[in-house]
Amino acid sequence: MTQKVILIGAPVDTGQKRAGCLMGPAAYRVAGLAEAISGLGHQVIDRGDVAPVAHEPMPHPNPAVHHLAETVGWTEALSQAGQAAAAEGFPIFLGGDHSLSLGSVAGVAAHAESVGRPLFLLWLDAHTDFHTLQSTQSGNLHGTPVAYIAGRPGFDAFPPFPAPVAHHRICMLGIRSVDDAEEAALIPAEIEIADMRVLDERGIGAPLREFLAKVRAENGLLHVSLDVDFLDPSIAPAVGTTVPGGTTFREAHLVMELLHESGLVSSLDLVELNPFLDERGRTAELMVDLVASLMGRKVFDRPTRMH
Ligand code: 5AB
Ligand code: MN
Ligand code: MN
Ligand code: MN
Repeated sequence: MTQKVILIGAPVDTGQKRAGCLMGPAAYRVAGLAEAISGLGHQVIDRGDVAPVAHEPMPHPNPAVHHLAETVGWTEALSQAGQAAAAEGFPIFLGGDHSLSLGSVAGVAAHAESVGRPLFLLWLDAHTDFHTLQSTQSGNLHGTPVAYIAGRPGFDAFPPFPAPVAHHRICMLGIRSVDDAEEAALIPAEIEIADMRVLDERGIGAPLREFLAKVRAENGLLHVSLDVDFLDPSIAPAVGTTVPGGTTFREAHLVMELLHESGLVSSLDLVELNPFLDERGRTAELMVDLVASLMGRKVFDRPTRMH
C-alpha cells in the first residue's frame, strides 16, 4: 500500500539538558529520509519544522522540572500539526528529544478519537518514560510522555490529553532502565513491557506479534515511538542517554519488517537523535534505514515470509 507520508520537523531540545537534538530534523534530511521513503513508491511531503507556541515561564512545585513553558508550547504546536497531518496521511515526526511525543501523540490521539478508532502505542526505548512532573528527579521532561499519554495526573500545565491511551493498548520493547518511581507506578499497570530479559528469552518477534494481534482485533490505529536508545549504543552512538545492552541491528530491522507486514502503523516518532554526538552520520543513516524497512523495503522480496 502506498502512503502519503508527511514529515514534520520537531527540533525540540528542552526535554533534557544535553544540547544537540535540535539538529535532528536537519540530520534526517541530510541522511536522505525523504528520498528513502519516496524511493519505495510513497508520496512524501516535508512540512518543514514546527515552531513552539510562546509562553511566559511556568514555575513548578517540583524544583527539578525545567523548561516547562517551552515544553507546553511544543506540545500545543505539535499536537495541532500532528492532528492535521494524521487526518491527511501518515505523519513522521523528526525529533528532537522525546518530550516531543507529548505533542505528537496528543495530535494523533485527537485524530483517532475523531474517527472513532482506538489508538495503540508501541514504545521502542531503553526507558519507560513514565514519570509525572512530581516524580521526575532529573526534571527532564523527555522522561514523561508515556505518563501523559496514559492519563496519569500531574500534567495540569499541559492541555488535557485528548483521549488517554488505555494501558492494555500500550506495549514497550527494549526496556532496560527504569527509575524506582516509574517501576512503582508500572507494577500495577497492565502495560505490556517486554524488557531486555523478555527479549533475550523469547526473541523480539513473539511479543511484538502478540501486540499487533491486539491492534488488529480492535481495528486500532498504531503510533510507533522510536527512541534512538532502543538500539545498542555500539550501533547508535548519537544519543545523550546511552544504556548498554540494547537491541541489535537485526532485531531492530525485524521489528520494522513485522510492523510493515502488519499494515497497522499509522504514525511514527523518531526521537533523541543528537547529531552532535554522532560518528560520521552513522546513527542518522541507521535510523533512515530502519524507517525504510518500516515503509516496506525488503532485503529479499518474496511474497511469503517464514513465521
Ligand atoms: B528518554 C530518566 N528516567 O527521568 C529520567 O531518553 C531517563 O526519552 C529518562 O527515554 C530518559 O531522567 C528519557 C533517568
Ligand atoms: Mn524515550
Ligand atoms: Mn530512552
Ligand atoms: Mn534519551
